[in-house]
Amino acid sequence: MKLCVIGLGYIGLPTSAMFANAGLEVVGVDKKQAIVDALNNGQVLIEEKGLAEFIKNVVASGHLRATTQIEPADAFIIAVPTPIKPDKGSDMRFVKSATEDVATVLKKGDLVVLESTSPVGTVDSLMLPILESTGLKAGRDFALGHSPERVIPGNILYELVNNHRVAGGIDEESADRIAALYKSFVKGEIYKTNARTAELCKLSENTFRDVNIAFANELAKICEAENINVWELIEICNKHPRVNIHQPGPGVGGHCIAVDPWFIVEKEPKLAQIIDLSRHTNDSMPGYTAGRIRGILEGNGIEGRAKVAVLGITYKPNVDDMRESPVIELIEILKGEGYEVAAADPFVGDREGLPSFEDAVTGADLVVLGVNHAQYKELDFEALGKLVKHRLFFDTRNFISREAAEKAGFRYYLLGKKD
Ligand code: SAJ
Repeated sequence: MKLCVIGLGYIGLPTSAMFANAGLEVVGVDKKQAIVDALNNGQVLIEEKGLAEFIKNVVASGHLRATTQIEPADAFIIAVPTPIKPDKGSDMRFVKSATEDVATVLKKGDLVVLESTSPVGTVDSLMLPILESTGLKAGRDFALGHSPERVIPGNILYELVNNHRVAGGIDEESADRIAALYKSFVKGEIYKTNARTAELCKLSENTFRDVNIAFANELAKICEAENINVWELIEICNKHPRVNIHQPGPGVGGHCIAVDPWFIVEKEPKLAQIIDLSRHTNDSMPGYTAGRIRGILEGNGIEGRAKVAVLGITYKPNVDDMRESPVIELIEILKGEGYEVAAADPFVGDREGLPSFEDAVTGADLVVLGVNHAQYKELDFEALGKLVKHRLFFDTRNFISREAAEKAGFRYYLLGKKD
């Protein structure tokens, strides 16, 4: 069986390799020549645990190659980006053009699967008419549906195989064929349903997390007002067998959780009220965190153009992905308020031309932990104390040992607990 995977990004690339590893003939299609060339040389341009080695072996096996031009195949998987526009509307350009590409080679008996996270109705209202413009009829001549990826960056290879999966078809046969395709490497259960349910299923999973984090962030604000430590509060609440409150922080980033809820709001603006409010709550956190920073500096008598050192700028710990990172927004807000900001990050520092850790913290009036990268767990506060101007530390993730900081003479501040 020949499979064409369109889009060789964080999802399309490892997915292609999984199918190739399972013995299918896989052709990866990407418009970017550099990605295609790298893959054909057995290399990857993205950082993901275990991916480079896996790709090298799979390409060497001869089952996976890449090209910039779509080719006829038995099955097509579309794994292209579905970003949001500045007005929070979905930008479906890439799904549209990938579907148009598939239409140029579509033939009787083929299967077309959308993997990209998409608004409800994308399969039946956007893709189906384009594919049927070939004269072929969906259901009768070709199978069509949605099987969204649900893997977490940082653990993609494990989750691709072991997570449960949803196979949503425009009809039962389409769902059966999608399930059979993924069964070639998926060890989790594959749940068959219709395409619209599969679309909302993916959006609901990420929205559940966004709403839960918004609740945690709201609790953080309430706890600061009520002189309670939100982290202790959540830890104790979560001992209840039916409670699972997520963690507060300086905001929600990434290309999924900070984006997908808007796809529901866009389609059902009057109905999606909690979802909309949660997005706004999470988006308020960089500004709220900046307010805490201002308060800490002023509370310590530091006025004017203070230097703030920020540790970690990626959207979450231990990845090199900066998309929608709330820490970057926090930095922009601080700069806009006239502060001198120096940021360091062990994952993207070199690539982004950031100063070293030492340069960033030297002369700082306040050090802020932005991202809980593993490297920061055992910070040497004695050494840090010698470099900074004022021994002030603000932990936005409840990650650093207050005891270690205070032992070295630092004043330790925590988001979600007002000192
Ligand atoms: N965050 C919090 N508090 C928490 C958890 C996360 O503030 O308790 C923040 C993180 O710091 C980060 C953001 O949320 O900025 C998102 O991180 P994440 O680890 O929750 O999720 P993603 O975006 O890396 O991956 C999510 C996953 N979805 C779910 O867990 C429901 C993943 O399974 C999806 O495949 C992925 O989105 C996607 O591609 O849609």
